Amino acid sequence: MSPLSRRTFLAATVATGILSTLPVSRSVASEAKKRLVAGTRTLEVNGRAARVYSLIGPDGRPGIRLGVRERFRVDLANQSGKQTLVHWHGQLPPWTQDGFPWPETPPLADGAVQSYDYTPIPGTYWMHSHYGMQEQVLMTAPLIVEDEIALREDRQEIVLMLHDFTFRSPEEVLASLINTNAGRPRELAQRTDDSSGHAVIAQHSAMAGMMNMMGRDATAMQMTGAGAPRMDLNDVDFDAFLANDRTLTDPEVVHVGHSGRVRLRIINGASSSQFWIDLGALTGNVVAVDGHAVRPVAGQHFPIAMAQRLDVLIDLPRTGAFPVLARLEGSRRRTGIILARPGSRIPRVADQGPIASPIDLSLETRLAAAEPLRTRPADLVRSISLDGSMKPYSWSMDGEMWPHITPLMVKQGQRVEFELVNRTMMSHPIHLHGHSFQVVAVDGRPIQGAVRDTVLVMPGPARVRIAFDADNPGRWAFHCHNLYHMQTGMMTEVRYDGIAA
Ligand SMILES: [Cu+2]
Repeated sequence: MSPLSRRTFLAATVATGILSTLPVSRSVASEAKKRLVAGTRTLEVNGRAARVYSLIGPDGRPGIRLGVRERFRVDLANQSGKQTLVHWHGQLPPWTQDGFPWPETPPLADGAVQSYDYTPIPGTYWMHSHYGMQEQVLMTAPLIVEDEIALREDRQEIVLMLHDFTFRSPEEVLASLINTNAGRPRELAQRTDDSSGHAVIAQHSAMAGMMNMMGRDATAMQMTGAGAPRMDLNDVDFDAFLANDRTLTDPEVVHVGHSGRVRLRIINGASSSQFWIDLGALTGNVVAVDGHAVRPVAGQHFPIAMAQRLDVLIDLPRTGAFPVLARLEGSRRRTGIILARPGSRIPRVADQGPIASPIDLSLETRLAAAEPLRTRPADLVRSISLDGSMKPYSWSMDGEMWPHITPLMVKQGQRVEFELVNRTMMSHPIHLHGHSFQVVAVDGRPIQGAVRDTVLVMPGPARVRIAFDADNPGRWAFHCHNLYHMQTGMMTEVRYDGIAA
């Protein structure tokens, strides 16, 4: 079954007609269809071969890159040997092209080809399988849509894609979470408040001592404290953390040209891991999150939750080599790439460092959308609870566990506000398909926050309110982007009135 209805096809034809009358930018690529192949490849991790999936675009590199105002006209060819379905994360296609396995949009058989044709939104996006747990086996890739602003800046563009990697199959990982986590040390960190009000891990040295005793990183960090909240981190003990498929043992070295002006497009494609981006000696300006422009925020450390993206502008000094690290929250472990000026000596960077604190909303509460939603009262306000636990390992959303859920019904044209209420001891990166939302309150404090597609809700009791316009009729997945939380129930549906199921 083709996901393109006749109506969609006609709309696409009309849109193409309009596009052809616009002035041609140097980056407008041909309107030719692009071929994206879902396949397999062998990756070497820690000196050991691993068979993983791949999503290779027409230029032989991972993913798809589109020029200014170029349509997303893609033939997805499944050569993976398994059924699959690829989701264009953060994009706003018609729901039948979203790449979620609804009964109406079943996965592609091995050998099948499916065509996609929609108007993309510009910025840093990514794609990943939404079928089973293929995302953990690296069926993920960048999806970059150029825009005129970024082009005018004339910066060297560097994509940094992060992954968590395990030699185990995701089924094995999930089974061990469900069955044996009673015997597994839990990863706990205590949250205390420092003078600036930011959540930090208490007593780093004490934790380091405990971790040495445990003989593994970030394990069983259960601090004694005056009733301070505890939080769980890092469900899965991964074998490696990858930056553009490599570890710090043999990192990617990106040579930065004469201007030294860089746009880093950072994508957290990890299935169950969150990081602090650490620019080291460099200072960067975050200018977009999840592809959407924000007023610039300067800094050296930025948190990135699962599935989120950060666009960071950096002006490098004339000489030197500069590691850009992703530090796993609550852990010493890290990965990264090195930005090198001409003739510089490349430093060796250890894959362990000081313990990173849990990621938090210290950046989120400082973000302001460059193009906020139009101010209007909400037509529909819903509180949605996030519940669950490590023991037993199960997670729910709005009081129900996928697939046994009652859809959240919305009507086209409504302004919708969801208050996400986290009652668990873990943070949850919540993703809504098919819509961009604005973060409008954190813990009851109103903000004119970022427009984005994935927001982190801190451990309970904590709240984040998002607002969006119901302008894309269909059936839309709404879920935690921690793969193992989603697989064990933390997913629901936003459905428009009039869409039959
Ligand atoms: Cu979650």
